[in-house]
Amino acid sequence: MIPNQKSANPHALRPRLSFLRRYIFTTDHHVIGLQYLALALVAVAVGSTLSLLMRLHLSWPNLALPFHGPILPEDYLALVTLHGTIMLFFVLTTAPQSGFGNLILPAQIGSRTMAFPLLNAASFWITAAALLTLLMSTFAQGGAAISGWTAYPPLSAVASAGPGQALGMDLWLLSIGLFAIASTIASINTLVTIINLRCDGMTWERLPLTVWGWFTAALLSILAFSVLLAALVLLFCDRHAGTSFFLPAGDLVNGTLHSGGNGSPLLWLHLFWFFGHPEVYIAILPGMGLTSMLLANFSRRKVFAYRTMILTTLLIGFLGILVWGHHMFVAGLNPFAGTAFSISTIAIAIPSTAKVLSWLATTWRSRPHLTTAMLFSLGFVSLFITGGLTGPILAQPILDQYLHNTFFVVAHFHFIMAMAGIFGLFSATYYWFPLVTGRMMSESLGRLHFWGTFLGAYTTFLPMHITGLAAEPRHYAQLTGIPGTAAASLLAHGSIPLQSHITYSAIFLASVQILFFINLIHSSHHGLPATGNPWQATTLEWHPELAPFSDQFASNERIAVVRAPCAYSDTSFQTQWDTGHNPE
Ligand code: HEM
Ligand SMILES: [Cu+2]
Repeated sequence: MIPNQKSANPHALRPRLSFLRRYIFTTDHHVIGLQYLALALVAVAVGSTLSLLMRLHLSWPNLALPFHGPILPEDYLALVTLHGTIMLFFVLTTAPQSGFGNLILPAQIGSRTMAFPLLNAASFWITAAALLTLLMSTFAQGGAAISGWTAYPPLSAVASAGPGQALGMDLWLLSIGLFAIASTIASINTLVTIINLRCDGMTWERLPLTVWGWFTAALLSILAFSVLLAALVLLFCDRHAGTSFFLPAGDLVNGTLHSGGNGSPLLWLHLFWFFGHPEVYIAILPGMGLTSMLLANFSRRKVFAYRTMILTTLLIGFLGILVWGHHMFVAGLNPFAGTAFSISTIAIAIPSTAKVLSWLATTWRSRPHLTTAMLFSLGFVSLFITGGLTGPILAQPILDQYLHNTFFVVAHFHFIMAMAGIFGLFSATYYWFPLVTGRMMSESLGRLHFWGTFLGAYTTFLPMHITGLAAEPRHYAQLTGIPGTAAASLLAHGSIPLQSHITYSAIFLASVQILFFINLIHSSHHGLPATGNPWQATTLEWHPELAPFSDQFASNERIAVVRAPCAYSDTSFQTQWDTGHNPE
């Protein structure tokens, strides 16, 4: 055994630590990964409950909540805001990138640490403070923020604009500011780890596609979150320091005339969406990488066109920076800019289609092993295709004029981002659970959970395309009782039965998740014991020296990689490292 500077095992030298240092204020990236996942689990439970309240209100607007009373329009907007903010930031950014990133990424590149352990712990605690701030904002005097996760000015820039625009909005800004700082630090950590701590033989071409997903997401993250942070500071200044970055001269908000300088709300849209569009790729890129790896694993195949998949990951990331204007077609963009953003958006269909073709080709006629993890990966592909089909439609400025503020968009992004992202997370959980706990999750319960979730996702979000086409507006608290006989109101009114169906489906979808929680808790104590590498995977996180919490193997054995991942054949597999003997 040759001690290796790069992969020296910190566990080997670790003195006995107190409970607090080991599990709470720890710098161990595995524990930090689990802390992030626990935080995301709390967040997803809260975020889903809020979405159910929205659905209940949309179907039964007079329903009164215990301890609260009826849901007022400002309550509904607060629900939309909190739901979107929690889900995007604290679930879909936190869990794949920071949660599974910490838990699995170092091992997948053959490293025993993250590059900056202390910074790593700091980013977790800042993220936790951000979530706490957001949740506390619910109780803020004057109400929680109601400007949506996009916080458009001028209303968000004027503290006296109405309900939720005072302390609630300030706390929202503080929360997201903290989150942006934590994410920027975490991304620097991820990038330096991948660039500097790869073990011997781990060339860029041999990196698992999950690592390429984390890498590209981290690149985007640094760019996007630093711009968001700057924008948040400017908005804060408009609210409290008398500046006018986003406020036009002569703007009249809630009886107050803005007499300061001449700013532009459009500037916020540019800054926000320069962050916001890459943000949805940050949420989904790790899931895309994982999908490629799992489809290969359970089909016993190589990833089809591996190098091209590395390229498409980078290309999706790069194009993702150029398309933010597709969120602004109805905001008064120059028509030439609209055309440019439309073309760059449709261009993303090329690498995205290449990814889908690779996923299909990898599994084609392979008689895949349909484990729960595999089912969720296949589900990811299905949702990605369904959501992807409406992308090029919305990318037409002329069609977006009508669709932009309707539920059609809500349907689009819940398929391509929300549900696909969640399916990626379920896949990751079922797949890596044995690595962390030494036990398997129940497959029968898992399959039931998959089919329920798959069915629930489609029956909830597919009809939203139709209610959207029938003019159901988003960010509207109430549809019933629309006055008038104008064609639009008749159309929207006609979609009300479909809306009850959506609400029942959402309740079903949420209820099925109880199976997941039962499985998670039950299997961590009573699941079948897992063998060292139960899925016969080839990547390094299954190496006995690198698996999370593998202190018992605390040696300094040098780890080197000798081949690309996914060296599967019908009957056997070869890990990325050489053990000197053939497995099985
Ligand atoms: C139980 C499943 C879910 C249901 C039933 C649901 C339902 C809804 C509803 C009714 C809205 C408000 C639409 C409006 O009035 O404008 C909404 C908005 C939103 N949802 Fe979900 N959702 C679910 C899961 C998710 C997940 C997992 C994400 C993760 C990213 C997510 C992200 C968002 C975002 C970003 C918004 C927009 C918020 C805004 O406009 O500020 N949702 N959702
Ligand atoms: Cu976008």
